[in-house]
Amino acid sequence: MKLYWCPQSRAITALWMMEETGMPYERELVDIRSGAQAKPEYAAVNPMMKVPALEDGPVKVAESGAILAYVAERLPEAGLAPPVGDEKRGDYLRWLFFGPMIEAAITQKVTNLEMASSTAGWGSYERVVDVLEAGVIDKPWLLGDRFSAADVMIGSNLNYGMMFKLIEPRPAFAAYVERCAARPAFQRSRQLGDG
Ligand SMILES: N[C@@H](CCC(=O)N[C@@H](CS)C(=O)NCC(=O)O)C(=O)O
Repeated sequence: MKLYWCPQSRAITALWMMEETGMPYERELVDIRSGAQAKPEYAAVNPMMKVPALEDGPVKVAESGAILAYVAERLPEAGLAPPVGDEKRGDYLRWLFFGPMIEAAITQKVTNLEMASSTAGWGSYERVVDVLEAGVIDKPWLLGDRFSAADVMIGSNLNYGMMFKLIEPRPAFAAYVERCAARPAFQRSRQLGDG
């Protein structure tokens, strides 16, 4: 598999995921600061012209949540997803696709956007943050004792959100991000991705 990425970008989430698998993969730099994402070769991989994206033979996958879902299923031996039929599968998928809810909630907060919670797909910033807190409090990982790709998604978003002071550092968030940051794969991804 080949991961298209760029340092200091949202590609860090997919990079952490690849490192969690423990399997070999290729990295190809798309320098978004010099406009490489707009080249036709790359637009053919991700029509949104953004990193990250993944290529696996003829398969092209873009959007962080989709990349994590694909990799977890492509490499089941890595144990990063409860299998179909597992009682944790529903929670796993819900959290795996919760990243854009966090992003929408943060955008609402920083722009002071007034919107009825019944109309906003994410409800409200407060609701998103409360639901996140309930998800990570009193247990090591979102699914309990078992780390999964969903933690890569939520851990990455909370880490970024608190680092840039976009999400308040509630004690449960700080403790959860600390657990994420203690993982060797997280640390390897930061060494690669912060450079
Ligand atoms: N929804 C996308 C967001 C990806 C994204 O926003 N990438 C930014 C870097 S953080 C990018 O490639 N920006 C370059 C551009 O838009 O020209 C995902 O989660 O994968």
